[in-house]
Amino acid sequence: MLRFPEGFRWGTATAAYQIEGAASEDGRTPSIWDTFSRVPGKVRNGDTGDIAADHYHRTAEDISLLKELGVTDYRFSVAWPRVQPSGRGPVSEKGLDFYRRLADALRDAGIRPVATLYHWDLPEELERAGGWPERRTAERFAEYAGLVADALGDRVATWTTLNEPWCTAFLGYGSGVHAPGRTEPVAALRAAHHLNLAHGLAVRALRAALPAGAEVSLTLNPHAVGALTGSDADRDAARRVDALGNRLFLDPVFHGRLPEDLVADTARLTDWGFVEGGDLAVIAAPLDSLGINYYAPTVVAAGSHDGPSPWPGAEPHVRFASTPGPRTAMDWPVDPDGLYGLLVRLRDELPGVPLVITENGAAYDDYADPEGDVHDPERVGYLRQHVGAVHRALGEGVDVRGYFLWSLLDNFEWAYGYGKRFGIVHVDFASQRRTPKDSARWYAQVIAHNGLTDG
Ligand code: IFM
Repeated sequence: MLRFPEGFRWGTATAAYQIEGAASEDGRTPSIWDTFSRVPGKVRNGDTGDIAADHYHRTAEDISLLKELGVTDYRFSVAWPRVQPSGRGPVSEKGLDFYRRLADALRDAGIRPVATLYHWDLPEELERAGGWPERRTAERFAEYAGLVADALGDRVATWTTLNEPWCTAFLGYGSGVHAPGRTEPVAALRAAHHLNLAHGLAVRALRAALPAGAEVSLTLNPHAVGALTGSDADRDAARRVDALGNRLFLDPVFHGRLPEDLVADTARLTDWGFVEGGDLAVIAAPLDSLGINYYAPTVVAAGSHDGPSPWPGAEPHVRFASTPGPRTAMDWPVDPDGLYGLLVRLRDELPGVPLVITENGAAYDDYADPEGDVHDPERVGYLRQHVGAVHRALGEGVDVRGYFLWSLLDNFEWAYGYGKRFGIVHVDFASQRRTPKDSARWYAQVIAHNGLTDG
């Protein structure tokens, strides 16, 4: 039996655009994902989040599922275009009411609401005004954060500003595989800085609006990056990916500085003149915890990468290597040691910062059998190994406070549409029927025992 510390938080995570649906109800306006998913060829099968898992209308049923699991916490995101439809100015009370009802119902069920303010659904109007590469988007975000905190501050205990800003900046504006689909290396770097700034300004707005004791956080997807070999060239490739994938966020947020090697690596693209005096101090506002999303490691070697890249400045020096071993339906390698190593690194680099695993999980091609059951032994295996890695890290003195499984429900997996299933509850998107998979029953046991009985 691998027991976790008393009070360890066990949750599941979701995001608004991936599950809510109701895309044009109650005053919600289009986000960049509504627009992007309508561009032919951008999302598999032409899928959109118009209906998704219809969570907007099935909240009560979904909270019952959470109750059955026994989770202590539930992480959801607030859709900016639902609560502030034009991305500036007045709020939509109807939109806010949805989240008030959600938070109240969670609390009635004894579940702590954990809200993320930005999980990739920028109001389209703000993208038309330039999007994240523009400084004013950061200012808009802080205003929005303050408004949501005013409305929900008495109900929500944990607030996360951004989810995975690396993805927003580099998949959205670098490789263009995510909304808004731009492939502009300098815009991607500008976006990264303005996301950091948005975070810092939002922390200030949240602290001003929330009661004392509210937890304010940020969720990153740090890359567990390793060099394919010990050669100098491979190690330099890993350094470059670490700078863009990790230190570009960790250094400003926790140390108030930009990574010098990254500024040098990208000198032919930009002089970073968009970083204004005082920005780094704003970004380095103290946090109560750091959220970590981990799925798979990143192994790199010297080489080059063709085509639009999420690694501006690094692509002539880096290639991404494939390693042997099991893989998920996303073709991502299964490597719990990557999570363990990342946690130990963060323990050393960020002493005193509590960590929370805000996402971890796996997609597999599961289906309901003729009896209506969904057997997903591979997911159970993946989860068992990764929860075990968290336990190992705790044993090494890493201050991990909680684990949120991605995801409660099968959902809209961005550019993959509904083709990739991450849920521990199967969703038949034609009927919206929910069926807990074997992994849901396994997770309920983990929560009930506060640990792994089969570890
Ligand atoms: O579905 C996503 C989520 O929105 C952000 N983190 C990674 C998940 C799996 O790709």
